[in-house]
Amino acid sequence: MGRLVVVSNRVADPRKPGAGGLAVALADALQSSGGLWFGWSGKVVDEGSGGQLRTQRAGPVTLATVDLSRADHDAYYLGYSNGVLWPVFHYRLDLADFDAGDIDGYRRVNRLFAHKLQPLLQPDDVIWVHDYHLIPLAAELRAMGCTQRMGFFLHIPLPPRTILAAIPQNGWLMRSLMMYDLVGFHTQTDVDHFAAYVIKEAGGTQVGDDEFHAHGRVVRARPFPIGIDVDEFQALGRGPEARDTFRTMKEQYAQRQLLVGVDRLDYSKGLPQRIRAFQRLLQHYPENHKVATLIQVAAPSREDVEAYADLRHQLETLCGAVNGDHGELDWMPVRYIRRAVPRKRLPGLYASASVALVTPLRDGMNLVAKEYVAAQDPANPGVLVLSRFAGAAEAMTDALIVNPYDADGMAEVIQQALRMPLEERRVRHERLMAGLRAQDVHWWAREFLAALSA
Ligand code: ADQ
Repeated sequence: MGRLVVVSNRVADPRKPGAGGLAVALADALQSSGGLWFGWSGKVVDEGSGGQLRTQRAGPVTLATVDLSRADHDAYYLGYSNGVLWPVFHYRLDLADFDAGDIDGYRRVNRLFAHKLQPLLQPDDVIWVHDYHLIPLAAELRAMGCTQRMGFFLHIPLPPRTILAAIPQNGWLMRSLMMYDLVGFHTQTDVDHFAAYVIKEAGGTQVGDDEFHAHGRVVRARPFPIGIDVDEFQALGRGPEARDTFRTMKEQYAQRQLLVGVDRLDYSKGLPQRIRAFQRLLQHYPENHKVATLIQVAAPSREDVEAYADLRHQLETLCGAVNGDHGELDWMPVRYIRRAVPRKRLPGLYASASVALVTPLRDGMNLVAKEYVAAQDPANPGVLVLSRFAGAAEAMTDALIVNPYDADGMAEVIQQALRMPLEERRVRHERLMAGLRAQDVHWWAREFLAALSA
């Protein structure tokens, strides 16, 4: 394989701890090929000074970033990426704001990225582009004459064609996607949606197992379910911070059975539905009174997008109502914490909980589900309650699978999780761990890059 060039909205130094899953996954390939990682610097600058390229060495890897002007950032990032693509790709047409000005900014920034990246490219580079912010990047590079192999991975779901069709620029977006040589999704469901779009909307044909012909090009589309770095996460679990968190939780909640939810504060994660299901649990199964405690941690994100402020208020009201209706002087049913837990403490929090509630309304994959399983003690593991609408549910069939829209059904399953006998918990955990190990994040990167180079 030639040099690896990674392009994503944000760039991380793969040598730094806590650089994130993508950095961990790509570190080997970037370092061994003396690779390049290109993206937005995270800085928003005054009009006129945007677009400046900065490069920096991180060992054998080059990090190249550009700043964005306020107008570009607002239209590309807040407007089109997070105000149109994120909601629609999560099946939420009701939350999409199709402001015509934003598409111009989205195109402008993708073109800017292509113009800044092209002079840094070498003929035998292999280019791997990540996520919905950068769908048209290959088309822009191809228009400039770049013939390198280009792959794209979508980290969020791809909805059915009838939902995609609501985006005024859906034809252009999907044609842009077909300018890659390989398009990767988390699940077979996403690939099926892609295939149906190509065949029924774009007039294309399927020409092989995973090959499609449309707009005069052949593109391959396959599922590559992302995993976690199991060894790294378990090593974190043995560290002092995680052990300290585990001990503290066990002491504080010695009389209780803990349930945990860990999410970004995002409407795709099904947080209000989860709190309502927990409320039903307390109503239908009163034996959980003064026993079950749900710790819900939600890290604020994209607070300048309007739908997120509404969600925050809704969640605060709901948690207040559950605690007001069911709480006792010495028992608070829901502890809602609006911040991120330091990564080194996460495995300790997961390990202290008998049940994890991972119940998104839609999720590309959901890595919290995998982290929870990896953090469990195999001799006495907790139970994962997982939404059928998380990509993770396609492979994690030994979790208890729920429909997050069905509060009563979910309450029943949570009760089953709280009462599950040790032997069943062990068997389910062992099978889930085998899946986690077989398809970890290193496997994911190797599989995608092998397919792209083939
Ligand atoms: P996200 O929507 O961010 O990712 P997820 O896969 O759950 O969702 O990853 C979140 C990561 O952030 C996990 O490592 C988790 O531990 C951490 N995290 C979340 N909330 C936290 C909190 N409150 N405190 C501390 N840490 C927290 C997108 C897609 C997913 C897809 C990933 C990877 O939406 O579907 O799985 O990309 O492709």
